[in-house]
Amino acid sequence: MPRALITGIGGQDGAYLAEYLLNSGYSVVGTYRRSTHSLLNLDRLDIYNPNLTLVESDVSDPASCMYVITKYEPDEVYNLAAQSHVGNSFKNPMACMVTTGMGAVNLLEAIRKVNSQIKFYQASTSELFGNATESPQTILTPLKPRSPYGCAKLYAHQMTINYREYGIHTVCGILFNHESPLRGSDFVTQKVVKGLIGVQRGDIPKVVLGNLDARRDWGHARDYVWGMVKMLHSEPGEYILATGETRSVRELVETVHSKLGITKPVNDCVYIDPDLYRPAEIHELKGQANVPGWSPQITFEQLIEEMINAERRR
Ligand code: NAP
Ligand code: F7E
Repeated sequence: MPRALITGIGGQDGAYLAEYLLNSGYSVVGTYRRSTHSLLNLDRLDIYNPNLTLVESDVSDPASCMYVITKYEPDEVYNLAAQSHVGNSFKNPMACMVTTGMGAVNLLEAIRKVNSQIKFYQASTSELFGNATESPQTILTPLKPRSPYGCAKLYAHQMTINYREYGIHTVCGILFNHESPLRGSDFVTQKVVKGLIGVQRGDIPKVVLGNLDARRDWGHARDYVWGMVKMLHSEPGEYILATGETRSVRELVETVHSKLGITKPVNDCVYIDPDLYRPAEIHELKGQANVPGWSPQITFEQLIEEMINAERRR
């Protein structure tokens, strides 16, 4: 039975990836942090089974990475652990670097020393592209991140490529935004869904948002996790997962507003707080996927409906 290690298993992607790998006959070791112990997403998917082991570990600690790689000696490592909120990274740039940037190197060093046959997947991001001059962004588009998060991810991305020099099979998955009912509540899709449901119920007067003009390429996380596995089983390299469709935050708000059937005009449901604008924004991201045999199966409309239904049930 192949064994996979997932760092950050309690996050959105960690939970879906664990579910996918367990259903594919893997044994899965997942790491979580004692300080947060946030495993709610695993409860939501109800994936506990004898082939799942949870272990406390922090990717920012080299000794901790060495411990999990030595003890479990997995066949594949999926490094999903990160401080993944772009806006937050402007306020805590070094904390972001230590986890999101250096965490990957702590794992790669452990792999190099313990067993260089272990395959390594790095969660790279469309944030690497910054405000690209070409659209859609492809694997050849220059990398010009414009946030502390993007810069930390660039460090991890380049180091992952460099560790191929040691003969390690490494893959960087440049993933565009992907969402789901498991998405953290401070990312814009979940914030809009929760917020407009709150407005409809009369719990809050308005949803407080930042820049409505930014455009993103939003897919479903469940589609993106099987893409990660496909990539790691392909040649070492850099790969993109994206839908190739782009929408503004304003269009997102209008879609959720319309699906909820709110009668109050959309402009009366939203309050713009300039403090939520980022010091540097990426205006538009739109990707061109390049993973053979992969294409998104879930549409944007289906994604939003699933998020609304899950939030209403909660
Ligand atoms: P997420 O929900 O924020 O999950 C990140 C996970 O990392 C959480 O479980 C978090 O645990 C854990 N973590 C944070 N700091 C850690 C540390 N020092 N040591 C160990 N674990 C730590 O993110 P996601 O949406 O699932 O994304 C997964 C990965 O893909 C991330 O690396 C993200 O940057 C990247 N990515 C995401 C997207 C997207 O649209 N979702 C797109 C491109 C790339 P705590 O609960 O303890 O904080
Ligand atoms: O913002 C705008 C905001 O925080 C999307 C992460 O998973 O995807 C994600 O990063 C857009 C931005 O995602 C609010 O300014 C407006 O333009 O949902 P987000 P993100 O920054 O694109 C990439 C690919 C990752 O790798 C990251 O880990 O929405 N926006 N008003 C807002 N954003 C937030 N969070 N909150 C607002 O109130």
